[in-house]
Amino acid sequence: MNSITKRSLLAGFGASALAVSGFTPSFAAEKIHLRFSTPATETDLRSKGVMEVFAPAVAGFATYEPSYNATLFKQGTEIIAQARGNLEMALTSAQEIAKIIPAWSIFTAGYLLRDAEHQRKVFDESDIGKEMYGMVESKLNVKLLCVMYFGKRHLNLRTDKKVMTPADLKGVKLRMPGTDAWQFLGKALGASPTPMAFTEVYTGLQTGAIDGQDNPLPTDKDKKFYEVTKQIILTGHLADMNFLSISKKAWNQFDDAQKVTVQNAADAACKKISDDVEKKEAELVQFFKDKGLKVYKPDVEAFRTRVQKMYSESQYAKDWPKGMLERVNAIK
Ligand code: KDO
Repeated sequence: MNSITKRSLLAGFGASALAVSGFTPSFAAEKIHLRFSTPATETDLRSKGVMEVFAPAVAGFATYEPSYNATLFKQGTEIIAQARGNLEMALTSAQEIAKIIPAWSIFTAGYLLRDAEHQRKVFDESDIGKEMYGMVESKLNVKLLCVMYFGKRHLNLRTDKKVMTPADLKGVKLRMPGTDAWQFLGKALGASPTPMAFTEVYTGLQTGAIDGQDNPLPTDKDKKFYEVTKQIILTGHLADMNFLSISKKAWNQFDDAQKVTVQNAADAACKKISDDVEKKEAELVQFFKDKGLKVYKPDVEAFRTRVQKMYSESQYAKDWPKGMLERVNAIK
């Protein structure tokens, strides 16, 4: 029941009669229910940030029910569920959006966004955010509330052969998430990409079904990938990000004041998550070394040159909004 209906019902009941009787109609306590689905664990910094910052800030009028480890929706299917009004909230990626809106593939390109600050400036402080978010809202009925940095992606292999350039990845079975945009990134890095769901990666590494995977350092720690791998190669090929997203069906149930509260709560959560991730990243190289892994920088320029060339010559680039690449690069 929306608030207008509630208000008119209350008016019809007679406010003074309610005050005298002390009777509180049950619908007065009815809150908007927000289910949140992610493949990430409960201890992931993104899951924690949303739970600890977003949920309490909206608790006056909304209930928050998170599901982790892709138990509610399979990885990558959340956005369609939101578009259909079957799920309220999720962590959405550019790669998932690009499957439906090809213009979004620009933000799946390796070595484009430099870091958390560049992401924030692109999405929060330029018109690019409005334009890109607007496409998602009008085509999918999903609102992207804010962008969160979740770390630079690096290579993490179970083999111990030294990798300095893309040529050294020839024949390496690199697990990448199961969308075309991710697979292309694996190819651009010089590897043989293999699709696999996030929740299966640990076992894949343990059994040797894959030779390696790529994720940010906080994710490698959270998922304990260091237990089943021997090295981390600091390629930093993607400053990765997620968007905290909400279905328009849920969003439209909020009144204007609640919408402001929801937006502010999301912004605060995204900021905390991005800050926590940056802090964690700085500490983690030593953590993995202490666990016995080799952690080193390869020839990053060799990776950057190959990856950028492959993207600029790809089919994807044909769908990028005109002038967008230059606009993104111009943001310092
Ligand atoms: C992954 O599957 O490697 C990935 O890191 C891809 C991201 O876009 C995102 O879906 C993430 O998984 C999940 O949130 C789990 O961390």
